[in-house]
Amino acid sequence: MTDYPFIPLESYEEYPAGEMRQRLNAFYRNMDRRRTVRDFSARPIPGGIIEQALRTAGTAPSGANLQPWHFVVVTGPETKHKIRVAAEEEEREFYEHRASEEWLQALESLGTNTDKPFLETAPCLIAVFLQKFSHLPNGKKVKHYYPVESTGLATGFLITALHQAGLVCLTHTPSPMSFLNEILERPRSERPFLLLVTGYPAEDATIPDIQRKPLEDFVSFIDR
Ligand code: IYR
Repeated sequence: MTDYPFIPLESYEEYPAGEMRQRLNAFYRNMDRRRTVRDFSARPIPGGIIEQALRTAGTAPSGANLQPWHFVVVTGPETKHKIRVAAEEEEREFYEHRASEEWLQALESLGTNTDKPFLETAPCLIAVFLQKFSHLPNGKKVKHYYPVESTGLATGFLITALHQAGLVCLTHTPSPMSFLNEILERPRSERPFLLLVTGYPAEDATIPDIQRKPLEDFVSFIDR
């Protein structure tokens, strides 16, 4: 195990209650505007943006600080095409055989189907992989703890960062996704977690008019 020195928490910033509310309200309003988008423009993303959003993802907390994630940024047409072909094949299986009636009904209002043109239209696909274990430089295998939770947190940070930059994304989960290991040449020890389709929305992009649960429906308070 690595022994870290402990250093003072110099990065912490406290805000007076009024400023706390103001900052948080502004942040909430900004996050509340975020919507998952399926219609993408082909406009390229300015340089350095994806890298900085990924740096933000890399600040997420993780089990034993093992940072059990890997991100593959795909911008090339050839690889995007391969991903689209493989994903649509899986989706056909899903929509025509694997999905239960109940599942298909749950998806109906989203208007999703087997066609995934955005996998080629969008300028950038970020494949998120979860590492079940890693290897030290001396070859010793290191087990990762809570890789699912950790990678989920990093992905949440990434989605937030992309939104902050004024980009939109779609969390796409063709299932199973093992074709991503082959196409993107990632080892078997990594499990594809999801595919984040990223870019600018198409000019005529539409979104389903869905609602978010009010606070009372998803939070309980215990004050004793
Ligand atoms: N992976 C399929 C189906 C799908 C599943 C869920 I859960 C969604 O929220 C949306 C779609 C697809 O991408 O079409």
